[in-house]
Amino acid sequence: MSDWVNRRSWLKDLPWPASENAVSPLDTAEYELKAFFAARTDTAACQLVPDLKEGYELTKTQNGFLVRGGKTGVLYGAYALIRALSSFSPVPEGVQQPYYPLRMLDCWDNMDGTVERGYAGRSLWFEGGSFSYEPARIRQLGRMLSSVGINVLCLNNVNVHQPAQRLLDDLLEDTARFAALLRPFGVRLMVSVDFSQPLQQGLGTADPLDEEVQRWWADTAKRVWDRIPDLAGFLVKADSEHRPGPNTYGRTHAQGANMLARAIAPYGGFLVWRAFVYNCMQDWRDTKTDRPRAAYDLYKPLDGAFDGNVILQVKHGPYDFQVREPLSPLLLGMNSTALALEVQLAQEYTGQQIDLYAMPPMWREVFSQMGKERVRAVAAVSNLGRDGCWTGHPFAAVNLFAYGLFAWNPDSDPAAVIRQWARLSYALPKEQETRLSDMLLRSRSVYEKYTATLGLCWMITPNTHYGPNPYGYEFQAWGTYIRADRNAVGIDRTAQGTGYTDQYPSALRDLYASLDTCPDGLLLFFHRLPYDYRMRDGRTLIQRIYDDHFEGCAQAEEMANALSGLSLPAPDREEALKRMERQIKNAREWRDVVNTFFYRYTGVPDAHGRTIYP
Ligand code: GCW
Repeated sequence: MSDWVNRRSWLKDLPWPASENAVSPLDTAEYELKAFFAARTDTAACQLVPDLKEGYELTKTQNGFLVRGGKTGVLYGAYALIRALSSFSPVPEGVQQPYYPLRMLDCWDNMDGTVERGYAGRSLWFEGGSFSYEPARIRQLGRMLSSVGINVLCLNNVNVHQPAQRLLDDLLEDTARFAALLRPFGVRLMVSVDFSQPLQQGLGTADPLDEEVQRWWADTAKRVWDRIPDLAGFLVKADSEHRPGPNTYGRTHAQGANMLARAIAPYGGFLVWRAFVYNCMQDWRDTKTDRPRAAYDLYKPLDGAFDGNVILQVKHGPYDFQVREPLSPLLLGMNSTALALEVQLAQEYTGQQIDLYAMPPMWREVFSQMGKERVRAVAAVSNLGRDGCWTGHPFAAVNLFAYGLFAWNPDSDPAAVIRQWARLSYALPKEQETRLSDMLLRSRSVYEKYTATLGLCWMITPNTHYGPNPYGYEFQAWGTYIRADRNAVGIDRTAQGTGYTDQYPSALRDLYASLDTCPDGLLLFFHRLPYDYRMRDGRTLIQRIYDDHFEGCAQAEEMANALSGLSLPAPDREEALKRMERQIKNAREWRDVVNTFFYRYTGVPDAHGRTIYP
């Protein structure tokens, strides 16, 4: 058996594998409860209450608990009960309903077995151009997702490489079989489709207003939903980073999305259309074009033009999953369009599952700023792969766990979620559990200090996106500039500059546009400032840049110390220590490269005499 079978996860002490005979979430719930309570003196029973849908209610009975819940709610209730009892947390009272009806995991898996931006090994289900998996592991995956309330899994990369169309064609039976494996866990499949597919099938066009194209998609949808009636929908990346889209035919994104949406509407499918669209062929000499403006400029005029089953999926920030970005103004500005928030569990720009980076504090910020009522769905780019521990770094699992809990309840408390994960995953002595939880809770701010202080993102190595390279994206076509020179650094995005701040509702616009109120963490994202600019605490800007890099690196070293004292089980301990060594190396490299970069421009030495290389 592969080593993943016995790896501890937050589902430890639960039976494995989940029943092969379960066909519905209720079966799974009964199976899980029976196995969990077998080792206890109390008991639990399930009761289906269809009206509760995804919701559940846990009540105390004379000798245990009653889990009442809707079709999938009953399973979420069972998992919530098990989670509470195993972590010695209070059992939730009253009816619990998920905040967002669609809680999606987007997998960027390619059919050749690679995973785009994957840091946990190869695909869990594709290899050599078709499906290839251990059914037991896929059931375990379904269980893991369901245990934190994730209810949609998008099977393939949004960059749809051939032969992915086969998933809906000659491999449709295999896709249906895969969907059936996840069904008892209340997890529905979604598939990424290529907008130009009809063209590639020989139709001569993919124009959304062409009747033959429309018929082609309608036929495809019928064939697919006949076989997989609960398919959640299609996900589309169009006119983005060289992907085909409606612009080729002079059509708008509303026309493109609605055409697909109409093909799948008869079956209740959602058409999830990504809003990650910008000019990736920008001339770096052009200071007027500002990439963060792109999505709002494109989609705001289309607000209200999308069909009811279209969901516009928007990355949390206007750039691309950087360590810190302001909330995308689209999430605040589209009043008549259903939106999905997209986050990235895969740590593409945030340490690649080598450096520690626990995301709950980040999501707390994102969710609390969002006009939640406009956003109907959440999606996270998966951090999973075939690795023994599923997530490369064993601690990266905290991000999947926490994503599920935040998608269910966006008001969740980051510290509590992290601690619960730590407790469920490792039976550490109390003091060590606290040390681990604290380390994870601080990890984002540590990483931010040595890689992207004051909103200075994108100083990362191009393509691989790990390690420092302040000039890496500076003269490139991707629109990702910091524009450092010997006098100043940052970009003026106020009305006097690129005007990006005008895309926000007035309160936020004013907050960001004023140097008095702009948060330090976004200072150089919104403003261009001289190096001798006085920060609110009296330090100069250049000194603050140096300080953060020294501090971030020193704090990473402290984390290494704290980690080495934890009595984690094997092989997680060895794995975590090995990765920490690489993190320290990375942090030092960032500190020295970025400090040297700015020192060479300014000639200003560190006020505390620490080493900066000439
Ligand atoms: O962050 C960028 C990644 C691409 C990715 C793209 C996207 C799937 O570097 O690998 O492509 O975003 O989100 O579409």
